[in-house]
Amino acid sequence: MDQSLQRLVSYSYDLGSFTFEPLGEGLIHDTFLLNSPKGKFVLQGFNTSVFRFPDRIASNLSHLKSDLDGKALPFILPLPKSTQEGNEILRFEDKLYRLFDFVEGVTVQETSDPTLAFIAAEAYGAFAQATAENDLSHYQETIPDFHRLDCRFEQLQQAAESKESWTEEEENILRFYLSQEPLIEKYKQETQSFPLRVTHNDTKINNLIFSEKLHQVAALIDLDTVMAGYLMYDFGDLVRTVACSRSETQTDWENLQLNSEIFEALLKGYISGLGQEVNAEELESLLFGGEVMTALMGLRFFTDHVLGNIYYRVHYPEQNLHRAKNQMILLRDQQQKRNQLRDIWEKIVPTRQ
Ligand code: GN1
Ligand code: MG
Repeated sequence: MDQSLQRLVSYSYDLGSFTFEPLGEGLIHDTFLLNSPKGKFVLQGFNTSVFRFPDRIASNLSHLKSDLDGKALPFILPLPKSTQEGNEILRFEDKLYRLFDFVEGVTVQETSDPTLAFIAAEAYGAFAQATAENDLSHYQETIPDFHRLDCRFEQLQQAAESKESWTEEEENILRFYLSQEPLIEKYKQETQSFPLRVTHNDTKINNLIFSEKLHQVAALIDLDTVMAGYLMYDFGDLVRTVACSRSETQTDWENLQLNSEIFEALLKGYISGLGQEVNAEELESLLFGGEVMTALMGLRFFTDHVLGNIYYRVHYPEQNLHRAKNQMILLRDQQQKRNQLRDIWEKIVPTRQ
C-alpha cells in the first residue's frame, strides 16, 4: 500500500499508525486487514470498473441500515465507516476506498459438513426474512442486469462472434452453454411471476463470518450487490458454491459433482431462516435456483475468457476457461440429478405449504 494512502487512511479515520496485510479471496475488490492502535479494520479498494455506481451502493446501504433499524438480526451487517469529514467513501488519486470494522471470527471457503451448510443457508434466509418488508423502491441496481440470465446468455453469444480461433475444448464448452437455451427460456417465463425482494446476490459461504467454533454466523458481509432480486438467486448461489464437491477454482473434474446431502441441508437451513415469509411459488423456485446461478456464473466466466479476462481476477490465463468448465460440470450434474433433488425438496417442503 502506498505510503501517502496509508497517511490519508490514518488521518481520515483517525487510526494512528497501522500495519496491514492482504485479506480474503474476493475476485473483484482489493482488501486489506489493518492493525491499528484503535483496533482491527478492513480497508477495501473499490473496483469502480465493476461497480460503476458507488453512490447507488451508498444509498442502498443507508436504506438497508434504516430499514433494519430496531430489528433483531442474529448477525452483524458491517457497513462502511464514516471518515472524519462524514463520508463513507474515501478518494485517493483515482481510486475509492472504504473502511469497515473487522469482525472477529472464522471464514470458510468450502465445506462438506451439512450442519455448517445449514447454518450458512439459515443466515441468508434470515436476511431475506428481515428485509421482506423493506420498500423495494429504495434499492437501486448497483450493477445493471447483474443476475439476468437471458442477458448473460446474449453477452456470450455476442462475445463469441468476435473470437476468431477456438480450441477444441473452448468449442465444447461454448456448445454446452449455447445448448442451455431451454433453461434461459424457462427462466424468462417463470420469473415473470416471481415477487422481487431485497436479496444479497453474492451468497457464497466466504461472505459469512462464523463464530470461532462455527456454531453460528457472526456477520454477513459483501453487501455491495444488495438490491432487488429473486429468492432463487440467493438460494441458487448457495447451491452453486456450497453444495458442490469442489470449489469454483478447482480443476479435478472427475471429483466435481453436486453434493445432494449438502443440498438438503441448505434447503432446510434456508427455509428455516425464511420463516413464514415465503409463498408456494417461491418455494418451488428454489429447486431451480442452483441451475440458474450455475449457468449464470458459467456464462460470465466463459464470456470473460472469450473477451480476454477483463473482469475477474485471474492467476493464470486459462483460469476463466477452467472456472467455466467447472461450472459446466456442476450444472450438468444438477440437471442429471433433477429427480433426486425434487425428491429431497418434496420431503422438506410440502408440510410448509
Ligand atoms: C465475484 O469478488 P467476489 O468474490 O465477492 C462476483 C460474484 C461472483 C463471484 C464468483 C460484483 O464476487 O457475482 O459470484 O465473484 N461479484 C461481482 O466467485 O461480479
Ligand atoms: Mg462479492
